[in-house]
Amino acid sequence: MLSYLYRKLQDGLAKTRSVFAGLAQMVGLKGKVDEQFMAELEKRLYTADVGTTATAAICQRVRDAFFDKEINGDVMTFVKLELKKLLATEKADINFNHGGPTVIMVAGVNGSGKTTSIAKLAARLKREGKKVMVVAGDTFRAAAVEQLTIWSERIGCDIVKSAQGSDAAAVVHDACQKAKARDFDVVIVDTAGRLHTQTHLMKELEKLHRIISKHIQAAPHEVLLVLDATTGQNALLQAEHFKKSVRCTGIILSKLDGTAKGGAVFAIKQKLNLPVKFVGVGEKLDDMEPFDPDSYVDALFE
Ligand SMILES: Nc1nc2c(ncn2[C@@H]2O[C@H](COP(=O)(O)OP(=O)(O)O)[C@@H](O)[C@H]2O)c(=O)[nH]1
Ligand SMILES: [Mg+2]
Repeated sequence: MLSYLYRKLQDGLAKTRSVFAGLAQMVGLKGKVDEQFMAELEKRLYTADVGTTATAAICQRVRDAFFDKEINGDVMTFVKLELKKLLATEKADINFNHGGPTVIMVAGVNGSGKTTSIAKLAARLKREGKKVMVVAGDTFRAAAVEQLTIWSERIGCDIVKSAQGSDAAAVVHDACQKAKARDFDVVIVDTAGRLHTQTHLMKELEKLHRIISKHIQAAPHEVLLVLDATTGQNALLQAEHFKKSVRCTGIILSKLDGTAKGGAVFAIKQKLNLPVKFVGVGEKLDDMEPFDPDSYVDALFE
């Protein structure tokens, strides 16, 4: 029985799956695992953005185990298992603070999907019975505060905000005070995302981080970086920049529904060594899933 959530993930990964489907067809063709098969396997993994290191590692293991042998279902099972192994240490759970508010800071470049992901996360946590506050820390763009306000009304959660152009540090300061005074369970902070090349932005993030940590014990408990899966390798470069300034604890990989690059989770794991905690598969509130390696890899193939 396929669950509703699994089906949604499957739908979201349709484009990436079409790349992997070619592999399954190759298995159907019979014949032996030869150079041609290996080249095709490599091409498919690469096209799905699994990344050079992971692709090379998987191909070598397939070669060792199956070269010159009959192509059959075992090859596919083997590839799937290898892919799952690459992600085996991933943990999607949020690191909750049980002695007070849990603060989740969300960073990423403009357009990556920060505000939408925050809304999805807030809705999910509220459904779980938590008292949730979102914080409009992106005070640079006029639309950003408004966008988060609309989401908060739709979700029915609190929002702390200020006028566009105001000091984000002051907004975050107020949010932390209010969270403590009114026993909020979770505080999710939106941040500005102008280009990562601007040291200004990184300074701003560092500052917000510092303010949060002053107010609440061991906070922020999560710093989630939102990466747009459709930007492929570029997303990895962005992540490396962010990692230099803020202590990131995980990735939200957004927009997987719009890309065949769903293999990017493997590259992220290999290059950044940060867990992918959530995957975004659409623009609606329930279009975000905690990342689970097993169902993710299964959804790539079925
Ligand atoms: N298809 C798709 N669109 C998304 C997803 N996440 C965000 N978006 C869209 O990407 C655009 C930018 O999102 P936004 O949250 O405003 O990005 P921000 O600038 O980082 O805050 C919006 O049009 C969102 O609806 C996703 O998982 N799938
Ligand atoms: Mg935004």
